[in-house]
Amino acid sequence: MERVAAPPGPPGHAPGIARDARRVLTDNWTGTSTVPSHGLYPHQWSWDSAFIAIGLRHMSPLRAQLELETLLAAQWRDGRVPHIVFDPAVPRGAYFPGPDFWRSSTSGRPAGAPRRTETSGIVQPPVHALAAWLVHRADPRASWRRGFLARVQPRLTAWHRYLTASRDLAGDGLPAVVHPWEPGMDNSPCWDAPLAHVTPADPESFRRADLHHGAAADRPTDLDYGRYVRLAVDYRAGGYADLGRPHAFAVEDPGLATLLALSEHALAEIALALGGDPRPHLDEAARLTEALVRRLWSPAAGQFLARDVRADALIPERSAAGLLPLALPDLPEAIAAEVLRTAEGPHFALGSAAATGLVPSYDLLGPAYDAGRYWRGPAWFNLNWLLERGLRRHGWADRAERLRAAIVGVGAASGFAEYVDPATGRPRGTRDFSWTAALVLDLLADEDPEGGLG
Ligand code: 2M8
Repeated sequence: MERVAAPPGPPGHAPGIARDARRVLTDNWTGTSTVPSHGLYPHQWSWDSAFIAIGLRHMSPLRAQLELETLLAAQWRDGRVPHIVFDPAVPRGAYFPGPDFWRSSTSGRPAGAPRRTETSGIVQPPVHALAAWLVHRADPRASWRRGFLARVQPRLTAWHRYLTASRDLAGDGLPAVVHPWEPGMDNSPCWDAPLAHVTPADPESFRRADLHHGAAADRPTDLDYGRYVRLAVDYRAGGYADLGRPHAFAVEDPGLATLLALSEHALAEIALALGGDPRPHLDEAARLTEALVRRLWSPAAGQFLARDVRADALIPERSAAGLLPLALPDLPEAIAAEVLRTAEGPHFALGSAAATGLVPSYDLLGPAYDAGRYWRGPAWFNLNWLLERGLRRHGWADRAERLRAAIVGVGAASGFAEYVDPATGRPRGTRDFSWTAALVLDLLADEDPEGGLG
C-alpha cells in the first residue's frame, strides 16, 4: 500500500512546508482574491475564500482582508453571499456552470443580485464571520486602520439573516440547502436519497468542464451532474426565490448549521470589539445549537445526521459533517463525548495509527464508501481543520495535537492535494489546492488558536 510520509515535528521544524504553502497561495492569488486552483476552479468560491483568508492572514493580513471584502462585495440585496463570484477575465467556457448558466445579473434581479458582477445563485456554508474575526486578530492595527470590521459587520449580519429567515424552509429554526453544492460536500452519499426523485437534465443540454482537469473516477457521475443542473435550472427559473415555492431538494445539514452557529459566536466577538452588544449574537448561537441538537442529533447513531425536509426524516448516512458540531463551545458535554466516541470508532477512525489519522468525509463502513471519489469517502483538510478546533475546544489537547500533525504532514506530502485517501494519504483531485495550503499554514502558526472565541 502506498503511504504518504510521516507527519513532521513541532511547528518551528517545518519552514519548508510553510514556504511551499505560501507559494501555493501566492500563485493562486489573482490580485483581489484567490482561486481554489487555476485549472479546475478558476473563479472565487465562497467558503474556499473564508478558509483561504484564515491561512493568508499569516502571510498578508491585508490580502486576507481583501479576500473577504471581494467576496462580500458580490453579496445580493437579499443578503445571500453567492457560492461563486465569476472573474470576467476567465474565458466563459473554462468552468461549468459558468456565468452564462446562472445569469445572476438578469435572473437574479428580483432577489437583488448585483448588476455588474456575475455570480452563481446558490450559497455555501457561512465560515466568513469566523474568518473575518481571525483575520482581524492577526493584525488588529492594520484592521482598525482600514476599518475592516466596521465594513464587513453589516454584510455578515445580513448574510446570517438571509440563512435564518429566507432559508428556514421547515420553520424549525435551522437553515435548509436547496442544492447539493450548498453544504460544500457536493456528492456526499447523504444526498443520494433526496436526489433520487430529481429528473436529471438532458445530458445534451450542457457540457461538463471538470473532466478536462479531474479524473472521471474521482468526480461525480454524469447522472448526478444532470440532477445538479436540473435543480439549478429550476431555482433560476423561479428568480432564485426561497420561501413560498416548492424545492425538489431541501435538506438541513449539520455542517452548515454548525458553521452558522460558530460564525454567530464570531459576530459576538466582532460586535464587542466595535463597542456593540454581543448578546443578540450569543443568543442566536445558543438558539442554533439547541435547534441542531433537537432536530439533527441521533442518539442511535452517536452523531448528527442531515434531515430531508420534504420527507421530514433524518437521512441514515454518516457524513463527517455530523461530527463538526464538536467545534461548538456550548455543545452539551455528554453529546460531545458521544461524538468523540463515534469519530474514534470504526466509522471514522480518527487518529487511527493504521491510517493517516484524518477522518474520511463519509463512513468507512458505509455501503457507498469510495476512498477516491470526491465527497464520498476521501479525507478533506477543511473538515479535519474544523475537527481539530473541536477537539481543542473540548479539552482533548493531545488528540488535537495528533490531528494537527497529521493535517500538516499529509497535506504537505500530498502536494497540498484537494483531498486524499484517508487510509494511505494518496493524493486525489487537483494539487496546489488553496484551502489545503492555507489551513496547513494556519496550523503551523504559533498563536492562540481559539482566537478568543467562546
Ligand atoms: C467543489 O464544488 C464545485 C461546485 O461548487 C465543483 O465541483 O465544481 C466542492 O468541493 C466545494 O466544496 C468547493 O468549494 C469547490 C471549489 O473548491 O469545489
